[in-house]
Amino acid sequence: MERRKFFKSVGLVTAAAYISPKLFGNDQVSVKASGIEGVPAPEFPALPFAYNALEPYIDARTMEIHYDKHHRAYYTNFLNAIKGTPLEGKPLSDIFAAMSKQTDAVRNNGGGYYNHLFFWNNLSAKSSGPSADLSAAITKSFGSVDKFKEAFNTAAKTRFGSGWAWLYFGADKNLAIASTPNQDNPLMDISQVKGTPLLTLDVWEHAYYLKYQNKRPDYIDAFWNVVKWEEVNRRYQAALEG
Ligand code: MN3
Repeated sequence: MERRKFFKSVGLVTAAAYISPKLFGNDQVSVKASGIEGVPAPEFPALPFAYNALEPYIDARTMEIHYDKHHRAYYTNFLNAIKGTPLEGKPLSDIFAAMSKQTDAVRNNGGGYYNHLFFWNNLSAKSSGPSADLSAAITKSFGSVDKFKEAFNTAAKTRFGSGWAWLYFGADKNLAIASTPNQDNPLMDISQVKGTPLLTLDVWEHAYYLKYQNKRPDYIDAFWNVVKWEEVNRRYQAALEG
């Protein structure tokens, strides 16, 4: 991607234009409809890093196809699915909270658009670690940060077929781990697990097959080298302040 275009689009992702107020999920989970939970961007949002930025953990070729083909198709198909309907101009958080009333096209493409945007935003070449507050919450819920990673890895490894692993903040104010099938996510009312997502990992084969082939566990292990903890910490703090 051209550098100028890259920076211009990154600006778009964080532009205040997408911030819209309010949102309540079906079981009292509240998520602020700002940032990526807000109204879909009018242009396909830029990847917040270069294709090769996460090498060797995620290879450039996979990143390029994943972002430019898979993610772009979800974005385009989602906008087409909501065009001219009452969903046009609505925040994603509102659409997800009433997903049981929508078509499969809205569910699959809306989820695919959002989940990938979320995923890119929780990846970075420079990985740090959980904040003191988040570490304490992780230890309370899972025993230790290492045990949390083990539980997350298990959720990611055992998702049969295609889907996503999540760390999320539940309505009970506790952290939890789960996986969702296909392009579902914990913001959707039709999801078996509901809450505010804090961290995710794409475990569809297209996310790792070129480099890891059938070795999904190796891809999952590599993921921890590129987790953007600053973003997980920020989302945790925002969820606490709810
Ligand atoms: Mn994917």
